[in-house]
Amino acid sequence: MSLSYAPNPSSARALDPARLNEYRERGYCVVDGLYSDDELVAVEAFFEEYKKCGAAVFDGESRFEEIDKTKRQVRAMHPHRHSRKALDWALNPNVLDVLEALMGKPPLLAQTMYYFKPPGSKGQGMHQDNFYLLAKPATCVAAWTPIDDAEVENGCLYAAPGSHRSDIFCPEGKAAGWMEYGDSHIRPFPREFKPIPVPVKRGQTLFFGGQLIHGSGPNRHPARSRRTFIGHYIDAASDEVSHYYHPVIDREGNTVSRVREASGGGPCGDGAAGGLH
Ligand SMILES: O=C(O)CCC(=O)C(=O)O
Repeated sequence: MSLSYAPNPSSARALDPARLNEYRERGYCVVDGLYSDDELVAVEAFFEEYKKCGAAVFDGESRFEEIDKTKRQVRAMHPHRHSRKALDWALNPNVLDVLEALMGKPPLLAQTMYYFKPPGSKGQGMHQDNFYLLAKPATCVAAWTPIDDAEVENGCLYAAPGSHRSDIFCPEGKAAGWMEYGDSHIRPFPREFKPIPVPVKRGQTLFFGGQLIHGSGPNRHPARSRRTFIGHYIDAASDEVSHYYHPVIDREGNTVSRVREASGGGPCGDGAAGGLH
């Protein structure tokens, strides 16, 4: 079925053309000031409380209520399914307008996460998000909003510029799991790509496409966490998305029933992909 969407004038104004060019060239761009200072304070306070109260905080598929900072990189998974506030932050109209400018179609929310990433925690191996989300026909896009300035020392993201033009790299042998930190989830790693650090300050949001090869470094800072609120989105013309990200949600907060659950493992075959990442 072919779907058409009326142009959204606020999305056309939302993104400086220079940022859009960067996104097209490198596969990612950083945009300032989408969340207000008050919102960032509220996000930070909410997730400190969320963690303390034992709300669902996950590492891989396991649920943890304690942070073991030396072994685990604890994150909240899908907080928008537990909290209206987290849903509203993920549906921040400024963020959605930028996503619409990048995707060319209205965005639908598929996933939220909050990384606590305290000092001593490990990084996340190199991967492509759409290996997991299986959005089709277009790929997904992430909006990655740090609560602490994210720098090399406290474990910022690393991204391989230009890798967003690639197909999904299928791991040789058994698919590497999310828990295999520090190593690449993509094996063998395509040596033509060189991941570089992407520092992002509090008050900025990093956007990157679902084919971009990225991961993050360990947090080696003695005292500073690297907390981040993250949303993953697919475009409104998507036919399907993996089970773990289904159902998807539109700008108004409604479930969108026309997007199906993906069946099978996507480009890498059954059993290879489509998990939580
Ligand atoms: O924040 C991180 O350390 C990793 C996040 C990530 O890989 C993602 O959001 O796709």
